[in-house]
Amino acid sequence: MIFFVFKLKFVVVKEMTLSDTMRDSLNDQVKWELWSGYYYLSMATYFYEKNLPGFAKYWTVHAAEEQEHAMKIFKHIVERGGRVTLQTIEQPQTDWNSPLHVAEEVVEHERKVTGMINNLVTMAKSENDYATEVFLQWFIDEQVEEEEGAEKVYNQVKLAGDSGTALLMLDIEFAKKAAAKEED
Ligand code: OFO
Repeated sequence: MIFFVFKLKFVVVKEMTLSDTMRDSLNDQVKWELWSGYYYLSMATYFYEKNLPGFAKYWTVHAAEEQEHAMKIFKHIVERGGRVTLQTIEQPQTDWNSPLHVAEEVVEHERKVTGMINNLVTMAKSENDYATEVFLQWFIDEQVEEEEGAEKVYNQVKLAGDSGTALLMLDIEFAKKAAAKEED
C-alpha cells in the first residue's frame, strides 16, 4: 500500500514537469516579451523627444503590458515545476526616421512575436504537453489583437502623412487610448 502511494505521487510529480526543451523555449519567450517591453519603451522615448506625449504614453502603457506577458509565462514555468532562467536583454533600437517608421516596425515586430508563439504551440503539441498548449491559447488570441491594433496604428499614422496638425490630433487620441488601456 505504501509502495502504491509512493508510485502515485511520483507519477503526479512527473506529469507536472515541463520538458527541458519546452522550459528553455518558454524561458526564451520570457526574454522576448521583456525585450518587447524594452523596445516599446524606447519608442516612447522617441515620441517624448518629438513632443508627442500621447504616443509616448501609449507605448509606455504597451511596454507595461509586455512585462505582464512575460510574467504570465514566468508563472506558468514555475507552476509546471520548471526553473526560470532570466537572460540578457539586449539594447533595443533607439531612433527612428518618423512616427510612420515606428508604426511599421511595430507591425513587423508583432508578426514576429506571433511566429514565436506559433512555434511554441507546435512544440507543445508535438510533446503532448496539453497544459502548455492550452496555456498558450491566451497568447494566440492576444497576438490577433496585437497585430490588429498595430495595423490600425500604422494606418492612422499613414493617413496623417506629413500633416503636423493631423499628427497632433492623433496624439490627443493616443493619450486617451493610453488612459483607457491603463484603466482596463
Ligand atoms: Fe507580448 O505581445 Fe506584443 O509583443
